[in-house]
Amino acid sequence: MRRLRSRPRALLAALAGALCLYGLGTATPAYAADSLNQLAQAHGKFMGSAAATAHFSDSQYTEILGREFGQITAENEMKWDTTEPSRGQFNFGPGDQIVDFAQQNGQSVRGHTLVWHSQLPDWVSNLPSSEVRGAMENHVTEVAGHYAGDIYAWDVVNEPFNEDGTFRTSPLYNAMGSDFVAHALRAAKAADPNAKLCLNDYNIEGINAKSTAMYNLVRDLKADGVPIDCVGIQGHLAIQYGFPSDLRQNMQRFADLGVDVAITELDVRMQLPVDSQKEATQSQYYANVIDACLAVDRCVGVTVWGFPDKYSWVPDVFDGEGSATLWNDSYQPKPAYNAVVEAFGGDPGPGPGPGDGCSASYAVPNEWNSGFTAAVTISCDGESLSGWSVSWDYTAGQQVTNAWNATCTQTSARVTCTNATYNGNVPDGGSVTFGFNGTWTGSNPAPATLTLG
Ligand code: 9MR
Repeated sequence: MRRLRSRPRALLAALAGALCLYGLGTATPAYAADSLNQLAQAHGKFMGSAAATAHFSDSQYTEILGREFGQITAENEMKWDTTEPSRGQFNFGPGDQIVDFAQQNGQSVRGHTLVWHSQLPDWVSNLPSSEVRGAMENHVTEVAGHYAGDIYAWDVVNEPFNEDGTFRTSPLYNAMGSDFVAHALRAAKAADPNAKLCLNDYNIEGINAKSTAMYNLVRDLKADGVPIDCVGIQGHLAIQYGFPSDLRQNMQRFADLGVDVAITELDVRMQLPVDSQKEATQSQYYANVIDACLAVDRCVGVTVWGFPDKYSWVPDVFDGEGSATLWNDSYQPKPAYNAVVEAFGGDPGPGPGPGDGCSASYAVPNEWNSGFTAAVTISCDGESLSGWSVSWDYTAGQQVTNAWNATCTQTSARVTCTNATYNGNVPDGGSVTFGFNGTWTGSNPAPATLTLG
């Protein structure tokens, strides 16, 4: 296992986790001086993210998307239901916005996706079988043709397999059998000869029936002279299911077939609520993925499936799970962000962005029927503070009753604590703790985010 940070902040976060009953260490790491993509580039890789035009009006989102990543993937804007909602009627507006954003920010674009059983418009499903191949090839030709020159790699076919390695039934498979993959790849090659052409799937991180089916398909396509350049391993991981420890070995076997590999949709979800232990495991998973990519020459990069947590697809699909991305709901980089920086050999430290070098963590060392004692620790690393305030929102009606070593006020759910006259200075490498008693009923979840001002 990789050792994560040995710095005071990490130690305090771990300590807070050890002490708390329901609490968490919401250590909010500083931004590294280099962007994630710059760190990846030092190894000849890229770091990318899914991008969604729905959030382009959110300036914090676009600022991080433009700054941290060197590659973006349209989260939904290039899928069949958007690009050809009715037969022969093409809509490239949303996808064009993704390409424009990338070009303005010097990013490459992964095209996602030309052929997929999901987000497939009804008109395709309703076609007579004899017309499906023509419709599919026309779709590929038009969409890949429209974006020719703008796309570094296409997920030509997404998610063709079932978990047991058999082909998934879909209107495409039903009409053409497994040949639909080769037909789609050939049409894509004709439409955009310079784009890399990939197959992409989930649950193919480790060596298993599904990844072996993908391996065999790529091997056979190559043997048949079908254009195939790359395999996308999505990387939707969950800490409760364990890390696929043979990820590197699996990527290497694809590389040995003569194709590039990439992690294309990385996120690491957990069962809520978040606690510092889960965040440490999540950080390790993110670091493990970076390590695996660094160890395989033909792993070209790692793409996360969006940020911040509030825009992640995870809570909509997995009940009670979340916190899967590198940034929390308030755009604070999470410990997993630090883990990625360190996995690339970077040093988290003061750099651009809202995190600066200080962070706050929350712990509940004592709790009884209707009351609790909490401790908040502010620690600095690479920065210092002269005067501070920490704010958070309670989600279960808790009330702060009395505080020490800080002045706390509460207005409905919102609590703000400011320093006492004697502890406003937090030196670089130092920390300050204040405490308070509070009341609770029902449950006493720790706040998801502490904002340090
Ligand atoms: O993140 C995407 C979400 O907004 C869409 O509602 C969903 C529709 O199926 O697709 C999500 O992205 C998926 C990607 O296209 C393919 N791999 C799995 C991703 C998460 O579901």
